[in-house]
Amino acid sequence: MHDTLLASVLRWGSPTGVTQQDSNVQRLWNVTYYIAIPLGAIVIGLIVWCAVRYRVRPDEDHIPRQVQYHIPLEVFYTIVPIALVAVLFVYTYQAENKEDSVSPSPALVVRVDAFQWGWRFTYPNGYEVIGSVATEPNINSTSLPILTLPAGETVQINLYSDDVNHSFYVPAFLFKRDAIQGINNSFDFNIDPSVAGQRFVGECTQFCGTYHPYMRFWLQVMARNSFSTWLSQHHGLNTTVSEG
Ligand SMILES: [Cu+2]
Repeated sequence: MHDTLLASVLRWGSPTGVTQQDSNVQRLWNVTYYIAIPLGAIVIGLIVWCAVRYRVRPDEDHIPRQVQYHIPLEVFYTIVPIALVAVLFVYTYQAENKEDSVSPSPALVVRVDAFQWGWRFTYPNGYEVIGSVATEPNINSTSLPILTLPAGETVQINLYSDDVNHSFYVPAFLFKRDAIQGINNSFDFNIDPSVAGQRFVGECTQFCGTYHPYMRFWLQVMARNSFSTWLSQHHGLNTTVSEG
């Protein structure tokens, strides 16, 4: 899921997400993109046209006609940008509402606590995964905590912080949410069954102190059935990983 710099430059539009929720963000991004392209072309085109059409010519000995105002033009360049911003505002508002809507009856609720410096994932049956770092962990080592989630059903995350502001970010899900002390931020994921078995990188994206850059985790997606077996096998257990 990690693009090289060249691949990111060459890719057209938003990266594809892997949850039902992120399709809203993806669509919003693409619509903004498609509006921006013709707009940029018009602006650059007008600049070039003015520079060429009204350049000073050697045989010219007079100043062009001077006007104090041009009402139709001024009305045009006031109304068009306002209309564009209004459309994008409404579209963004709708996309965010869809992205943020949470199910009243999720299939699974996982509590995620962010702390200096690590993560704690708590499942309804008491299973807890705690991962903390005090030095740079190897991204492939077992020192990173793993958030295991099922695909194909509604998973609700209740996000909290033990101390300062952190941010829960899974780039492949096109999703990020702040973890703030005293506030419960809830969100849903419906992960596409096609990515069952895949593992995604998660990280904290709010600068939260010395070991902030190492505050990473894995998000492991499991098929629905294997997930319930896996979860029952971990009933009441603890997995603690730490490095440094
Ligand atoms: Cu953090």
